[in-house]
Amino acid sequence: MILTSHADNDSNFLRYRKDFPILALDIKPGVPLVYLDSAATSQKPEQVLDAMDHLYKNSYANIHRGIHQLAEDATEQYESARNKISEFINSPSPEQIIFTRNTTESINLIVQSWGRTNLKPGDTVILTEMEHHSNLVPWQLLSEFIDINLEFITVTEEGLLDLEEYEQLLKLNPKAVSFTQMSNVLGTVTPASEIIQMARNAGATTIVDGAQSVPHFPVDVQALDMDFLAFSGHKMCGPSGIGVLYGKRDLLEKMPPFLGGGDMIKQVKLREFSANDLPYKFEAGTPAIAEVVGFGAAVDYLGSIGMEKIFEHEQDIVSYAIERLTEIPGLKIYGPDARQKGGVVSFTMSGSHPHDIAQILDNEGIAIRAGHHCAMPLHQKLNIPASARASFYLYNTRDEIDKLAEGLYSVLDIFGI
Ligand code: C6P
Repeated sequence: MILTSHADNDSNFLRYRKDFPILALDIKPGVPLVYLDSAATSQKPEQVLDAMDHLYKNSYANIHRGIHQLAEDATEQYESARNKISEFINSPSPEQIIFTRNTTESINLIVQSWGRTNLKPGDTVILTEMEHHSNLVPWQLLSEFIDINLEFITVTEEGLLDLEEYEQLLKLNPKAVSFTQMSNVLGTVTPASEIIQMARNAGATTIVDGAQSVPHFPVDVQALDMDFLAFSGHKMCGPSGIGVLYGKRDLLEKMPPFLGGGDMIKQVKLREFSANDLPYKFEAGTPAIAEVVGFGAAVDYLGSIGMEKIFEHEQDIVSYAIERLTEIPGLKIYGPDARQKGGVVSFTMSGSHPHDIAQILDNEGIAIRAGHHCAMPLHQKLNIPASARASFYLYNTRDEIDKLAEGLYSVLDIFGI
């Protein structure tokens, strides 16, 4: 998929900045915060903070358990958030939205529940070289119990997936193809529709890591026809500690529970239990009630702006960032050009370590991330121990990119490059 970039001007989006109280902060006296670390976690608008605050102040109780008014109010808000999130990704029904802690837990749920029951020794699972550890380690853990064969689609020099190689790998009759819809390091937006269709033709189950895609552009689970999708609330203006697993109903219905305890049962005897219906079968114990409500407010907020508009804005910011950073001597950007990229720019600078870059920028109030970004195999492939990463969201401006560029020039000065 080639993504078209529409120039957007900052002023349209500037008005949203006021919704995020933290963005008005001076991080040190006289040094305003420039937050360029949204791929790690996004900031939260007043609307989300208010929704959680309102629940705690007016209708907080445990859900599904009580018959008193507060419990009914809290349950109603919790389930209403599920409906909103269901609509946000165009799920056929809210019962297919399972609340987890985050993307990581959603993928572990799939691997432990679907994987353990559907895979046998010798079965192949296809992953890619650009996966986050969350979509690598769960499969590696499973392979310690069931001797599955993991294959990886190569990342090309341009930072794209090698689809010709993928076509060859599909001849191994894989049982599953699990891949990220957007790389948290390269920013690459992978051709999800094509990957899923090819997997489907080969009879494989598809799992999409939507941690970096669902927050930034429209993701329609029915149009894409994936079997599973995992994403996190905290990267999309929602609170931390809440994530989603979407799955096709027939698959979810056949899967055994992942965790056992309260709420996930219909009946319990001393030596056996029967599992609850979807989605509760996978929601053991008291959930993150206020976080779910906050997540519902977050998708309301994003929906009110429009995911297409958010993506257009980020494309403008990322194009501008690439333009400004390319000017800087010795700076190397990883990943494809802006048309095939979301709002992430990872880079190295010759003569300075990414941690030093992040430290120097921090002195100027600019927050970026440095390290392997939980994608060590990808960094090994790129032959670098670490990278510096600036990542953007709806609240970032071209002016902030100018500050980043200025900060990077001061890195050159400090290191005498
Ligand atoms: N990436 C980053 O700084 P959790 O932590 O479960 O909410 O999300 C895990 C995850 C899974 N897949 C991708 C593609 C991701 O980017 C992330 C989280 C953060 O890049 C934290 S390491």
